[in-house]
Amino acid sequence: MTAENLVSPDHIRSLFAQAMSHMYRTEVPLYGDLVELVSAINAKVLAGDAELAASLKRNDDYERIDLERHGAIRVGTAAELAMLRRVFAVMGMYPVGYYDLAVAGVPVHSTAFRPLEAASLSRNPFRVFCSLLRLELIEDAALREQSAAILAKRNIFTDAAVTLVAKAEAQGGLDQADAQAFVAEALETFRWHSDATVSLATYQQLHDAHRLIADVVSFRGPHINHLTPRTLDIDAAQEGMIAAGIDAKAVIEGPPRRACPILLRQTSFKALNEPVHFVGDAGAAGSHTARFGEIEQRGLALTPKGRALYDQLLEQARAAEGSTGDDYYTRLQTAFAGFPDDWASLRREGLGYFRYRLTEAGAALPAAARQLPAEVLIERGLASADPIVYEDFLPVSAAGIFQSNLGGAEQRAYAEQANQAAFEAALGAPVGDAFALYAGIEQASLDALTA
Ligand code: OOG
Ligand code: NI
Repeated sequence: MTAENLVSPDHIRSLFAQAMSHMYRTEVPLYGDLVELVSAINAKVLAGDAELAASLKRNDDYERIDLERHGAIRVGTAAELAMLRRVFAVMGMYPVGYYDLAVAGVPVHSTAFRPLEAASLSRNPFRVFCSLLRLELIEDAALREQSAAILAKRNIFTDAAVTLVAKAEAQGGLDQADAQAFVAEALETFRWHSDATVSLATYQQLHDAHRLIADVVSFRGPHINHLTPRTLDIDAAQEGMIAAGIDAKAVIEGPPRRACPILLRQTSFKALNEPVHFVGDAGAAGSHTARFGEIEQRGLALTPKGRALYDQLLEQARAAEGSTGDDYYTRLQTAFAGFPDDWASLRREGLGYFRYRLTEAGAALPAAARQLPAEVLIERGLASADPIVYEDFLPVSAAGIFQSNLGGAEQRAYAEQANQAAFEAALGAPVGDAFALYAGIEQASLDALTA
């Protein structure tokens, strides 16, 4: 096998994202409705906002909008997480960021598998938010051991998937036929199983400890629990869901509506109650609530300085009553009055990352005439700066999404500390630093201005 036969990991990721979307549409038809709602809204926004359309085109983000998705899964053991890392690597997806959800009462910690390079992101930015259950947070020792024993017995990967991962690692990639086989095999890991591996009594015990523990431990695999299309107007999407009679989450997570969107705003429809057959008693019938749909709007990736300001203002808005109450959006708007809302200020104050590019006039000049600071080039119409899209997640928002699908009642926090070292040991690799990735994309674009 020669290197020419190998297809790019970006291509495999695109195939996989497509296959996953197709599978989830079949499994959860309401997700298909969301995708249609979002694509109608996106077409309308782009038709009415030529400046946004032009900026997306300059950044190679235009084509990806309607393809764009993220998904989420939850696994139970270090071995599962480590193998997933290898599976995702075949698709050019690598772990970035560490998210501690225990502080928000969810007994998991997480990372996001996603492409790293600007070119790969514009090919297909598909990402998967992946959580690892923290068994040590189960208080009841007997239940903790029983959960570990149940998880130790399952194998969430098909043999063929494991073989193809090893083949990709040995060859440095897969050819088209293997890539297609790999996608079909990998998909099996994410499939929904309506037959549980435990009895109804065990399920209930796990559920009493935490609904999420039951979700991870009781099934044959880490079913994809939601897929999320990207919208260009989440307020319209939220209204659209409500108008269509979809049981939408009460509030949109993240920053308030702004002229210049930052980071990530998210909403979802509540998880569906689905029939499940449990082991024993002639397949005791019951149900489980896990799978939902989500919509997100992505904005400017913030620098550490911008992120610190975001965290501070969000905390300020939530301080008194959390993210509930009729006046929550008002509190949020008031708090975020302190966050500049025009691209030039965001850029000049170093709050966000931008992709710089020479304009036609700039490109016509010899390099010697372009040896000027980027801001001067912009002032003279020789360069443009477009916001770099945030590709990651937000822990407070993620906790809100988890909570709204856990019945919303559970608000206690686990006392246990965040433990990135333990997560990375389970993963078998360190997680990437998102800030460094954005800074690298920005710097490469700055270097090109004067080269
Ligand atoms: C993941 C929830 C987090 C997001 O978009 O922040 C998430 C889960 O429920 O497993 O997907
Ligand atoms: Ni999500």
